[in-house]
Amino acid sequence: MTGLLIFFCILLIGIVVVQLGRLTELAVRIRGEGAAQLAANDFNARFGLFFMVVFLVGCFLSSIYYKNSILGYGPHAAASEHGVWLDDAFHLTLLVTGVVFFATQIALFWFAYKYRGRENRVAFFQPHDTRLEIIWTAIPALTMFYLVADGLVTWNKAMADVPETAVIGQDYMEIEATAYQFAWDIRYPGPDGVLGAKNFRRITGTNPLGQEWEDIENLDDQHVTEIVLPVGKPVRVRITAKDVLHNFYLPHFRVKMDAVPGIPTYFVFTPTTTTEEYRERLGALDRDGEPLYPEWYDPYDPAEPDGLKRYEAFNYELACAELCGKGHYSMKRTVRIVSQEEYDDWIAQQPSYYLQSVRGTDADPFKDKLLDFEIKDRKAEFNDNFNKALSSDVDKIIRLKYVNFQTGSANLTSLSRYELDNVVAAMNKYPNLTLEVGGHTDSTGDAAKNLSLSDARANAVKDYLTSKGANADRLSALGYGQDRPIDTNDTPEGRAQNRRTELRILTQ
Ligand SMILES: [Cu+2]
Repeated sequence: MTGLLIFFCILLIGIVVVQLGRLTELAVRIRGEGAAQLAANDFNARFGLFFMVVFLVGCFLSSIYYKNSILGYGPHAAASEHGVWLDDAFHLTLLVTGVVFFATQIALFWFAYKYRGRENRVAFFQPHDTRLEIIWTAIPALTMFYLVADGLVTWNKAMADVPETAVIGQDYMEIEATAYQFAWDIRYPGPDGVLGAKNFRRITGTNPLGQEWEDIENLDDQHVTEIVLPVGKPVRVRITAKDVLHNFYLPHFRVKMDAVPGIPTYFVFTPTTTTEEYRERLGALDRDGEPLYPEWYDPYDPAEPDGLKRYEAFNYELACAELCGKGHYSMKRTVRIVSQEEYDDWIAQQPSYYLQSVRGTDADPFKDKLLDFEIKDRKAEFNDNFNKALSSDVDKIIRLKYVNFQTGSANLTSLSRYELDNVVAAMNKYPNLTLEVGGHTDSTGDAAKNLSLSDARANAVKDYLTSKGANADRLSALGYGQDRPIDTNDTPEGRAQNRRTELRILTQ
């Protein structure tokens, strides 16, 4: 409806202009050409002045009206260190070009008015004036030179990489953003602070970034769904794309960088304002206790007028600033800037992608090995159980939770050796220790067979321990078959509990 009204208004103005033109033609015929021309000159010159005033006042008022919605003004001061520099460069350019804009518009219309054609007025002919030429060439040239030079200095400062002497994880942190149609994969480096190596040939459904799992720096890397960063710490974002051109855009931080398939880019910035502080800024009150920016007090969800206000629900966002396809809009991600403590809590809860999705699968190059931290954890667990058994008066049994056999055979799995090495270490520590290795099975199948299998398994453990230097005289091996279950044999979990190897401390 509004559109239609505007259309008719424009149409009406068009008709008026055409009619005015016809009227002038008519006047020319009645009054004679010369007089009509002079009257038209007067009218055009005055109308020009009127237009200038309306136009300039309109420019001024609209910029005041929209000020608080524009990045860099009102509550939208930059939330990053370099953002302030860029905003300052913009403000300076706007000030200079704004003054020039107003001055030239006023001069243009004033000259058109003052020197309009009048009776007996003759044009003044000025062939050349070197002084004037120099002035109106030098002033714009110097101004432009200053703006460009200052802009370049600011640009180089804002776009600089981290200094060569900066230590990763200490002076700055590094994260990675990979764009694809239509989302971002965000990778954090994990406790080691270093992002692991990638190779696009390794990209599969379960390895979306093509991480090389042989590189141990990949093992603690985390894939996260939102970007959370500590305030005041420089962050270097590695930016890449998997399919088409995207753009990593954090408007509130004045961070913007193309994500190009095949050409890694980066951006270094330091967030200076937490999400909470930005919300307070949007919800600020004036001296009378009235909201400074009332539009931010509207309900965030119009369906819930009593719910959160807009400023309370505000979040920084990551957007794709490249029209990359139909689902482009859905590339929005939340960005949270928090205190260092809050960040530490959050990052500690983010699981390693490798441990969660790759460990133990066919893609895992360390399938037949324990990782250093697992060895440490399991050793601590074994020592704990061992010490409990040592000090116990009744239950001197240690269950070897990580000793396993291939199905139906007495062949130890390759991962069993870590636990057995812990046993050897304990025997070396306590020279008077003698142990019985007990084999147990579940109740599946023939009892006699189970008995001989458990016996073979107990002996396999004993053999391994002696091969690692344990004294055979301090070890005995005994199969108990299915006679001593510790759990039900009716469920798979229960049967798994019953298939076990135990140590019994005989003397210590
Ligand atoms: Cu995109």
